[in-house]
Amino acid sequence: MFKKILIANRGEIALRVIRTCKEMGIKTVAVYSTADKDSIHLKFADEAVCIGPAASKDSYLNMPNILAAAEITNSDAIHPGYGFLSENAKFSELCRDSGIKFIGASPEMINSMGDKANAKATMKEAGVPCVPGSEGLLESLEEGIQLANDLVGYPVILKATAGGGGRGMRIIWNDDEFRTAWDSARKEAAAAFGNDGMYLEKFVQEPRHIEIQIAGDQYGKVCHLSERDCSIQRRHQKLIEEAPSPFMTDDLRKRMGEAAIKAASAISYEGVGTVEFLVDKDRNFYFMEMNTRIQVEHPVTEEVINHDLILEQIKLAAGIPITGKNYLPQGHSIECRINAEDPYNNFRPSPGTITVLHKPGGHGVRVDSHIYAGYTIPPNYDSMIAKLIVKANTREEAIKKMHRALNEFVIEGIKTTIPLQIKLMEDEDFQSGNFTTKFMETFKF
Ligand code: MV4
Repeated sequence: MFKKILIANRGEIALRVIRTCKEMGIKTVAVYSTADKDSIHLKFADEAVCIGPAASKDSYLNMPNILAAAEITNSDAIHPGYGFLSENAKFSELCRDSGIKFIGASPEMINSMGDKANAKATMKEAGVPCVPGSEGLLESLEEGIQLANDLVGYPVILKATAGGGGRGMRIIWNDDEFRTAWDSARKEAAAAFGNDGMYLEKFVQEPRHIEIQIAGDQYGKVCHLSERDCSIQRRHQKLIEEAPSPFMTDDLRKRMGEAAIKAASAISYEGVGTVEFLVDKDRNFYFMEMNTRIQVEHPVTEEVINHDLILEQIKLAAGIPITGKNYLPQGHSIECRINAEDPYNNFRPSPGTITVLHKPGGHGVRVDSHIYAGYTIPPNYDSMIAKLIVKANTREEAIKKMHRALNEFVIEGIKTTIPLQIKLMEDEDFQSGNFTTKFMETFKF
């Protein structure tokens, strides 16, 4: 097992990883930017190293500085958390070259899943259901228009192969819209990713976003750990996640689980990962993308399968094998991402000092957060300041518990998404479980 792990991240996930390392008897090294000098992850770690100024590119994305920090502290592994360098093939490669274990995917796996058209081709080849569309990249606008008319049928969706998170993506209903979308989508993708490659798919209207958590060991064994429903999102930012999905059936779980295992096995996946699917109203499901990292919403899976996923991730990276059996959810878990944003002012970021703080508690309530009374949220990073997670026997009880816990959560000095999430728990359509990724577009709060 590793003796010392450097956590190349900040905020709640840095703390989350440190907690598991402590339980495993592994020493921890925190890294921080000057903007994070008062962050709690520094105090909970055994050592802390400053890796640069506030801007992410100079600190949490600064590969030489992070590797130097790992070397001077004699760390034998790096946990990248999510975001930042967690899906950076170059960083994974530099870790390998330096003899430091990257607790994440290999550069080859990151590259093969990071290019979305390529990932889709690999999955299609492996027999994973994919949305009908272009074979790989579109060569030209004319080819796209012809495909949309002759094979796929409008509406279609144009996606950036280097994309994700909706950037460089366009929904198109006719030839005219296609002609306008083509250049603007390519320009957007070129600016955002330095890659203007585009592929085309049939647009699945009002889908649900359901993802399967998977785990693979170094000996070729892969299992799934059931699903999460992430359909409640706004502008591709998830607000609420839950497990199991209210839309799931035993049969669908079996088929999606098998497809996810097929997807992971096709690339000999090692470590924990997530296979994202779109699910239409008739419960047809299609591969969307694969994430080669631990995700923000991993706690809802932890709650329903009763395992620490960070612990499993570290064990897999250290070469410990899995049994290969799949996990079925028990009970129901919901997570609210609490962001320092004003939902009543277009979700404008609201950094600043937390003057008063009371975190909720009680049976089945978990708060994963780095905030404390007196903490100043820097304006430089993601606005998520806490994850409130509940676990109960049924979805109905979990919603009531979440409603109670949200009302107990006091954060003064800044604006948060809590008032919106309280309204969501009170909403009949949310309670019915019958919602799609379009839900937040029309939700009045
Ligand atoms: C789609 C789709 C409908 N049909 N693909 C959004 C982010 C990117 N990863 C893929 N996305 C979508 N791809 C086809 N063929 C609808 C979306 C989509 C979406 C997906 C999941 C969660 C929220 C979403 C919001 C808008 C669009």
